[in-house]
Amino acid sequence: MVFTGQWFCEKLICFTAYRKQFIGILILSFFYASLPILAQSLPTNPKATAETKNLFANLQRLSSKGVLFGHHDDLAYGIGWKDQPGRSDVKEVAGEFPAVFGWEIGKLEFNNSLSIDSVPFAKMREYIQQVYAQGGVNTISWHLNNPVEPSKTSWDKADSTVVKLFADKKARKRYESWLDNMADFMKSLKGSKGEAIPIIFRPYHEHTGGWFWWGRGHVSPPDYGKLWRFTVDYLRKKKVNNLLYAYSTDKFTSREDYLQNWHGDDYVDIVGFDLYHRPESDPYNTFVADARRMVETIKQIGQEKRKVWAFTETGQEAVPFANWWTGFLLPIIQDAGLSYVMVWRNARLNHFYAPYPEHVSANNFKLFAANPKVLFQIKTAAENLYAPAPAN
Ligand code: BMA
Repeated sequence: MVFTGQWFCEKLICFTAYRKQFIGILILSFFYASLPILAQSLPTNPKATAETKNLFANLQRLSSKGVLFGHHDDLAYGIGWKDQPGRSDVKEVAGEFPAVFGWEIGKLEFNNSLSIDSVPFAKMREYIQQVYAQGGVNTISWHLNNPVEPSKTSWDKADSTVVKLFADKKARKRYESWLDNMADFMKSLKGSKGEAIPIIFRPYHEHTGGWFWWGRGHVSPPDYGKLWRFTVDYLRKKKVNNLLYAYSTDKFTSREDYLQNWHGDDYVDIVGFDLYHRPESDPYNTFVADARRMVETIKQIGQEKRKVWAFTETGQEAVPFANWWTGFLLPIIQDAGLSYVMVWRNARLNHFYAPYPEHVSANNFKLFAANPKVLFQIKTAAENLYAPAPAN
């Protein structure tokens, strides 16, 4: 081909004649090229760190492959041991660590060195770093005392605490100083390259129940929302950009009931609920059906609002049912797009939720862990949750 002046003129005329079509094609190409990005939901904090955004996108992606299994305080202690590096009751039974690890920062508000459950905060920081380094997920709850009357615990059902908190400057300042301690701790969680470790933060949980000062009957829905938004805004202002916020109720009866304390789509990243199996107070044996119904509700809300959904706390205390894992938990969590399920802590012989080697449900737990749709540490780590999510 000879590129003569005439050739260029012809092409120019052709471009001019079809200009609109060319521009149209160009716009369409940009649109299709950006589809994978548009399809990927983002966490609510626009300033979330890259790893936090990646975790959110990967949790969404992974939920079609399986459910991550979690255990609270897994590395800190178990039945018959405490603070022994490398130990984990879950690992000793299933052969590998869980994928999700819960931690509890009650008493951090007073700058105590030990948590409400006697885990040194310095150790907790190390456990969190270990989990992150091994590709797992950390989630934190906070059984904080009452900021208006600080000697009262979470379980002191002091009415109207939130109203008093915002009416009393001294109480508000106190609460802000508690948030400062919390922010410092969250910001001190660093990976090997100095990056902030993403945390699923689950404050003011089980609010459909009435046992905490922030629970139903002790705070109005608008005040609950005010407290939540104030907390999130304050932490954002303090540049805490490594948190995904989980809204986690206790039992609820309907979608409306679940959303009663909802305080804006821009303040929640994960929707979840806590529900325990208490056969002694469940004569009609409705645990599985109740939990499954609740999972369906949060799934619907999660899909609509483009959130992650999770079964944030569960378990049967001391797990007396030998087939609890495949007979009760599995039917609840399978094929529901849940991101994770977490059982509570192995505190002592009458208060534990994961098996230990000689436990009656240990064999059943191994079966549960072998299910291809239940993800423990190894499969989870292979998914690189903190790297950019691969486009579908
Ligand atoms: C409860 C129990 C308590 C613990 C509290 C906060 O469910 O396990 O023993 O202090 O959680 O972690």
